[in-house]
Amino acid sequence: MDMDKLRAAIDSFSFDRCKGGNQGFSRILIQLFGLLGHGKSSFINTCIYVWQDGEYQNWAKADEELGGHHGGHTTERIPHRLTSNIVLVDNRGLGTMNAYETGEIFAQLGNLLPLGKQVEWSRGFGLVDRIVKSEKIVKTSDFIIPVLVHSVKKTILPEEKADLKALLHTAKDLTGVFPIVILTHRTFGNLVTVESTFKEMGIERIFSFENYTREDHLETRGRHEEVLSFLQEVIKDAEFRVEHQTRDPEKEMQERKQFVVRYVHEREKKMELEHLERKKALEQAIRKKELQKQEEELERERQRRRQAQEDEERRLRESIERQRLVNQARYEEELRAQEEAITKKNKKRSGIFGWRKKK
Ligand SMILES: Nc1nc2c(ncn2[C@@H]2O[C@H](COP(=O)(O)OP(=O)(O)OP(=O)(O)O)[C@@H](O)[C@H]2O)c(=O)[nH]1
Ligand SMILES: [Mg+2]
Repeated sequence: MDMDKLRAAIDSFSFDRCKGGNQGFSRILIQLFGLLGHGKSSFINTCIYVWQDGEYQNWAKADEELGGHHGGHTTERIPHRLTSNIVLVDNRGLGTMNAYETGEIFAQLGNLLPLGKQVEWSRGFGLVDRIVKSEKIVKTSDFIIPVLVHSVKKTILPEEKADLKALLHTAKDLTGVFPIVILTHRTFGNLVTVESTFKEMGIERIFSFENYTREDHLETRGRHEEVLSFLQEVIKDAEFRVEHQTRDPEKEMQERKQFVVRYVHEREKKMELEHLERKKALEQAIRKKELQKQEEELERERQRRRQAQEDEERRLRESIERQRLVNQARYEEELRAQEEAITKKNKKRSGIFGWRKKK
């Protein structure tokens, strides 16, 4: 299809034209999500730039610091209306894949939180409270198409792959639509490797882009066509689902709500369990240390007693030895005295007998 025809098809899209009617849907919400600084806002700028075909502007407030600061530029959930029936939603980027941030992302993806509001990463059941408060504001007539934006500049590490896969699959369970993946920075990384990693995760629809940015927005036919093809794919997907499936937007919204509330509940249960396990481990460590201290104290006492016993034995041995020496000296003295007495006696006797002989 040439570009003008593509534009016309996108512009005239309406759920009212679906065979069997709109089933309660009025617009497509293209929900962008993904990690911080991967090009979500820039992709929205790219789509608007292509769609309006005028001056480039930073509509979605992409990070314009050279190379991006990666500090989380977008913190609000901002809708950007492309046509009367297609809206792009810029969501707050995930800093990590922890359960607080992913819980919030699911609430955003499920369209359970109002658009145009600051996104918080709330702990406890704060998220559930905000969902309940938003019930009257959020629109059930929005058909959600989840779109993960990922930069090929960042190689997906094996330990990140499982988290990313879980995120994509949960997004699918929540919205009923397998997320489309947009790969940005196409010429700045290993596109083939990142693409095949996403395919291994079960993703079928992958588009790759070099986003239009403030530094690089020289229009190219290729980029324009790719953006329009992406929009056409989104429309085809939404149309197919509304034409081939029996839908009930109110019920779907309730199911999404239950899904996220359950997710938060499970998360809190897990956190509580982890907290208890940490506490138990800490108590065990303290107890172990106390036991070790007691054992060391006992060992010191044992050593002290052993030493005292040894000292006592040594003292006894020395005293016995001293006594033995004294006894021996006394005995030798007595022996000497006896010998001397005998010698004296003998001398005396020999003196008497000598006199008798002379005579
Ligand atoms: N060369 C090039 N630069 C890009 C591309 N996409 C985004 N950038 C740049 O990358 C930086 C981050 O882009 P953003 O669009 O702000 O990313 P984000 O996902 O909205 O970021 P957060 O809102 O912080 O989550 C900016 O400096 C963009 O100019 C791309 O495809 N090619
Ligand atoms: Mg952003």
